[in-house]
Amino acid sequence: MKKQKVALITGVNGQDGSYLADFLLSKDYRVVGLLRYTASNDSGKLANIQHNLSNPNFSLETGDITDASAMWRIIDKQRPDEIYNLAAQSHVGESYRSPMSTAHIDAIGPLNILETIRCLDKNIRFYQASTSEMYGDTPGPQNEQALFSPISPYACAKVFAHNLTATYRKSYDIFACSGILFNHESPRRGEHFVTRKITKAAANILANNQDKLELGRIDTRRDWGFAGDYVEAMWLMLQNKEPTDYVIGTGETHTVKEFVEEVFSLAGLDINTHMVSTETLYRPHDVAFLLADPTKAETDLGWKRKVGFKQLAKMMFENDTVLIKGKK
Ligand code: NAP
Ligand code: G4F
Repeated sequence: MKKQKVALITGVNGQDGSYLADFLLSKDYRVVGLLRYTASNDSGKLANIQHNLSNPNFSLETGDITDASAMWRIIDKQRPDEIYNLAAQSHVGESYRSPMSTAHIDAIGPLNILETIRCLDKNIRFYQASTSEMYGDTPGPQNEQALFSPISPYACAKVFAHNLTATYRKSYDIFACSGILFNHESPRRGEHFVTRKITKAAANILANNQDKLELGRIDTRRDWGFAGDYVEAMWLMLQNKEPTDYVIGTGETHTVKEFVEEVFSLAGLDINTHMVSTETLYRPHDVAFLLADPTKAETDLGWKRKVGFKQLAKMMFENDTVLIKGKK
């Protein structure tokens, strides 16, 4: 009988971690999720993984990726075949306000995991959640050869982790890959990211809970895909013959304003009446243009996004409409 594979997912209760857990459980993995300990009530924190808590193939470990000893203890105990490092302080705007904790979590966290793999078991395969934010001011379309030109503390920490992952691959022969993922969203997206802020506001305006949506810059462009599609690409990278890095995105770019227009047209709302762009929400520096060239992933991995821009906006808006109606 084939041995059941074990995967450790850090950041399991986040957007991507929860979709990846669903995906790996559907592939008969035993999934161990890493959860940060907090003294406050867990109910909101567990929302994205609630449906898996009674699954015998799903379990949780408590730990923080900045704690090297905790990472060693958990990896030694669980001996996973694959580790997906999705844990991060992932909000770019917040990284300007909390640069040190962002650096600690997003750069030193992966180092703790890679060092544990190097010392304990070099057969463990490792996935690092790299990001299109690392391209910063580099003009698009961006592929694996495009220059990293980070312009936020978040991106600087992610470039460190990206380079470190390649270093451990080349120096120690560890199967370590980075996925350079462009923005991906879903109904499970955190409420402080712009797409979810927009879909939630549209639903709230319709329900008379809110009058205006306040945004920062609305002329920046992002390549937005669906998180459910992107977690499959993470898994495919770790099933490959050779470890390497891949760009994952849709190959389509839209402004923030276009996302608002799409959602407001679904809601029947007027953008001039219900949206305002205010400089107080601008970042010190913002990535202006992201557009993925995912040719390498499409060719090598056979991966392609399934959900498009309009379908994504509709899925998120409809989900928030149901949630907000349920709260009334
Ligand atoms: P997310 O929803 O913000 O999830 C991040 C997760 O990391 C949360 O579960 C969080 O737990 C956990 N975490 C934070 N600090 C931790 C620590 N010190 N120790 C252990 N866990 C910690 O992010 P996401 O959208 O799913 O993204 C997943 C990963 O992909 C992140 O690394 C992100 O930077 C990267 N990425 C995301 C995108 C995107 O568009 N979504 C694109 C490219 C790359 P708490 O609940 O305790 O905070
Ligand atoms: O939704 P955002 O916060 O996403 P951002 O900064 O692109 O970062 C996301 O994608 C990265 C991949 O490229 C990930 F690595 C990262 O972890 C995260 O998931 O902002 C998108 C755009 C920005 O230009 C921002 O300035 O929307 C603009 N924006 C305008 N008003 C806003 C707002 N962003 C947020 N979060 N909130 C606003 O009110």
